[in-house]
Order: sequence, then structure tokens, then C-alpha cells
Amino acid sequence: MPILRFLRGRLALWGGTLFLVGLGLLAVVVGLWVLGKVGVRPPSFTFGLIEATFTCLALGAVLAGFDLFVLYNLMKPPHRLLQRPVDGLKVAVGLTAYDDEASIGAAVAQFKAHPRVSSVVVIDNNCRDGTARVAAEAGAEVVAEARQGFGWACRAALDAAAARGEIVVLAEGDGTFDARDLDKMLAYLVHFDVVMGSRTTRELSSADSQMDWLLNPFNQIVAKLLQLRFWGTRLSDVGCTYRVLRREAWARVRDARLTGGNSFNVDLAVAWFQAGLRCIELPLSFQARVGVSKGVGTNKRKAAQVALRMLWTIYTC
Ligand SMILES: Nc1nc2c(ncn2[C@@H]2O[C@H](COP(=O)(O)OP(=O)(O)OP(=O)(O)O)[C@@H](O)[C@H]2O)c(=O)[nH]1
Ligand SMILES: [Mg+2]
Repeated sequence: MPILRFLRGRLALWGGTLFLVGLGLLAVVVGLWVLGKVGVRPPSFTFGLIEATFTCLALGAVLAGFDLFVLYNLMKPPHRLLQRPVDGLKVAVGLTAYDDEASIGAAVAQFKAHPRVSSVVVIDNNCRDGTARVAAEAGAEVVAEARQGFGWACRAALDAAAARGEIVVLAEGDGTFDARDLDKMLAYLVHFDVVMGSRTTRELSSADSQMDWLLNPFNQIVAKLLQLRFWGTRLSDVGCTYRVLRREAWARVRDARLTGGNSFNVDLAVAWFQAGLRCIELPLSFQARVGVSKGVGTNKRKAAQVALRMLWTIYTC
């Protein structure tokens, strides 16, 4: 039924959100109760607050539970474990770059040195420094993308890699990602269309990386909301650019609603969940960037803006 199909995922997301609001209200109720215990008179709205708290918790749990335990199981596609070998397929890497002269040479060299990689393309997104020269010297092909923005750079990288190999790798050329992680990603690609990375596994991140005390949990929270919306793939990060996919997977989503800015990673994830592609997320190693950040970096105001745009996409898709 179309109405149930429409509700699938949305009930889980909105119910889960209501439940979270209920938990927040519960914290306020407990706080007021503690104040009452130490002799501070609770304000008169306390009873209304208690009702609102339990309404949010109960309604949220019922809506999300109905969606996840009933609708999801009624509608999920039959699960088949894929076994599609990746040996012998050409692996092409697309790296984004924007004034990344300081990092791009080492990034290209590391990917070129990986035994499975057949070509590396660097997307020059109107760089004003020596990025293109350093990338070419390190052995990359350089492709210009005039439309400014992280999303545009990623799209150009995916197009360029898809034109050169059956297996497409997308990563940033800023030294944060490790070419050696390709081994574990390719191992999982045997069973999937798309292997996404996660930067939120603390055991694999350097202490000075971008994933600090705020960005790490925040990425995990937004990822869990996205997971509620498209139940099926366990998610823990929404901002990881490093992905390995089959060329056909990119062809399936390249004309979807993808923006050109910093929230592109969520656009892309939404597009392949909507296309029904088989995806898995893996913990990856993550280092501090080399050179100056042009994206979110550790800038909390920029991070909040990007997070709001990502949340908008998740709640309206
Ligand atoms: N922000 C931004 N990044 C771009 C643009 N064009 C290409 N890029 C590249 O996209 C990647 C993301 O930007 P970064 O500066 O690494 O931002 P970030 O990953 O949020 O944060 P840090 O890695 O800590 O700097 C980098 O490889 C950039 O060089 C653009 O117009 N804006
Ligand atoms: Mg980066």
C-alpha cells in the first residue's frame, strides 16, 4: 500500500525524534524533582511537563517500534548474500583538492603505491596554489572542476574514477585517509555495491584528528537518525568522504538530488539508500589533516551549519 510505503522509515525517524524529546523532558522533570528534594519549590507547570514527557516517550516508542518491528519486516526486500569477486577489476581513485599543495603529493603517492590501484585522478577545484603541479609530479592525472564546492569536487571525482575503473574510490587529498584501508574496503565490496567509511572509531583515530569531543558524537547522532530513516545499514558517521563502490552504483545515483556543498556526503548516502543499493559502513583509520582546512575542520559554527543542512535532508527526503 502506498501510504504504508510512505510511512516506512518516516515513522521510525519521527517516532525516534519524539522519544529523544521525551528523554530531554524527563531530564528536566528529574532535575525539578531533585530541586524539590533540596527545598526549592517546583514551578506549577510540573504536572503538565510530566504528562508531556510520558506522551512523547510512549508515542515515540509506539511509532518507531511499529515501523521497525512491523512495517520494516513486512516490506524489506529478500536478503541475498552477494559473492561478486573484485579480483582483476580496475580500481580508480578520485581525490578532492582545494588549495591542498601541502598534502596532495603524499596522498597521490600513497594511493599510487597501493598494488590494487590502477589510476589516481585529482580534482582541481580552482586551486590557487601549486596543487595541480604537485599532483601531476606525484603521478596523478589532474582534472579541473570549475563549480566551486566540496560536493562538486566529489561528483567530478566519482565521474573521473568511474570513467577509468570498474571500482571507484572517493577520498580527500588532505592526508586524513589511508590508502592501506583499501584492503579491508575491497574485501567487503565482494558482498556489497557500496562500502562507506566511518571516522568515529576512536581506537583508529589519531588524537589530533578532526573527530574531537564534539564532532565525533555529533556525527554519530546524525548518523543514527539517518539509520532510523533507512533502517538496514548500521551507521556511525555522516561526514566520511572515503568510499569504495562499483561503477554501476555511481551510475544509479549520479542524477539524483545531489547538492554541491559541504553536506554532499549525506545527499549521496540518501541517494543510494533510496536506490536500494547494498551498503555497509566500516571503521577506518583517520588522521589530522595536512595543510589548512577549507571545510568544517574543527570549526564548530561551520559544523553546526553543515549539520543543520544534513538534518534538513534527512527529515525531508
Ligand atoms: N570545503 C571545501 N573543500 C573542497 C572544495 N573543493 C574541494 N575541496 C576538497 O574537499 C575536501 C574537504 O575539505 P577539508 O578542508 O578537508 O574539510 P574537512 O574534511 O571538513 O575538514 P579537515 O579535513 O579537518 O580540514 C578537501 O580535500 C578539499 O581540498 C571547496 O570548494 N570547499
Ligand atoms: Mg578533510
